[in-house]
Amino acid sequence: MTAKDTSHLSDISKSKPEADGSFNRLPSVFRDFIKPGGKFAPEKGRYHLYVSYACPWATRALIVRKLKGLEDIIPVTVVSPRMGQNGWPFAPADAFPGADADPLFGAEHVKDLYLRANPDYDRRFTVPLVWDKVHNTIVNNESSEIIRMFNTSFNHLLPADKAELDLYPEAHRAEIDEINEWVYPEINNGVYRAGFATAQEAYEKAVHTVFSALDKAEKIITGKDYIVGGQLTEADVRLWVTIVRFDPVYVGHFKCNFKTIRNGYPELNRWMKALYWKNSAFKDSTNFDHIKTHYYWSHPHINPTRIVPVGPIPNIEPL
Ligand SMILES: N[C@@H](CCC(=O)N[C@@H](CS)C(=O)NCC(=O)O)C(=O)O
Repeated sequence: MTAKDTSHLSDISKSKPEADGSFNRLPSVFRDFIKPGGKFAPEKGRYHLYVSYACPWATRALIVRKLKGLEDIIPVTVVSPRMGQNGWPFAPADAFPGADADPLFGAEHVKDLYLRANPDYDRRFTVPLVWDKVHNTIVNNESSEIIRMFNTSFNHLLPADKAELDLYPEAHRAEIDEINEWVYPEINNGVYRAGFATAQEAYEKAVHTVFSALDKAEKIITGKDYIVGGQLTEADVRLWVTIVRFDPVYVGHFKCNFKTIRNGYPELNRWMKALYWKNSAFKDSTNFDHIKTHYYWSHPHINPTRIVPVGPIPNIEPL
């Protein structure tokens, strides 16, 4: 029996843009919730997180896992940054410093996990994903939901200081939701819409949107340490993962080059650097080698030579 050909799903250079040349990110399909008393009950060691250090959505999950002190409760596996024809590989298929083998099934690629969970799966093989060892399936592959579960569902297993840390506090939910509503399409996904556009007009529209939204974010963060409510929330995590990749990758690879963060957005730069240098959950979840190698290597339709630029030097400025 020959294996089913899934290369149209795993090879990003074969993904089709919309008719107008714009890029459309499809919704995630595994959307179950880990919650006490539910089918997916929170238990130590039951769930496994798969991430790439390169991916901003996966990095959200890594940061929140660490902020909440979930390292012993939810183990993590890191893929190799070079996403090729079969999608994300594990270290045995493509060794890279900092990449791991799959400890659960010895899978060669992330796609093997998706097809194990559902042999008819017909969407993209994305990270992050949370695997359940009891039901042998993917619980959830949508980072915005994964970070909400990490925020609350395991609190009864955590020491008081970690349980009390609330990244989506009731009192600030409306404001966080309002920020997420434009940060996601205009910044997090906006840079991809600029970079993956295959028509001049679609690119220009996307890149203008990115910079108008950055201008707005710069105003909001001016004079503040956090975006909402004077405390660290998921709004910071969700914006931060894109801002930290901006100068090393999005300025060049995705042609978001009106300005850099370091030279054009002093307040966003100050906020980004403070989180990176003063909070290990951010620094330890950031691997610039994986980030730069991933983007510049994995999109040969954008960068056919696969040369990874050396700069910017440094990748992030000191405090
Ligand atoms: N909605 C998802 C998006 C995740 C996503 O698109 N991840 C990218 C990496 S940055 C991926 O794994 N892409 C693989 C592919 O499209 O083949 C989330 O936020 O979790």
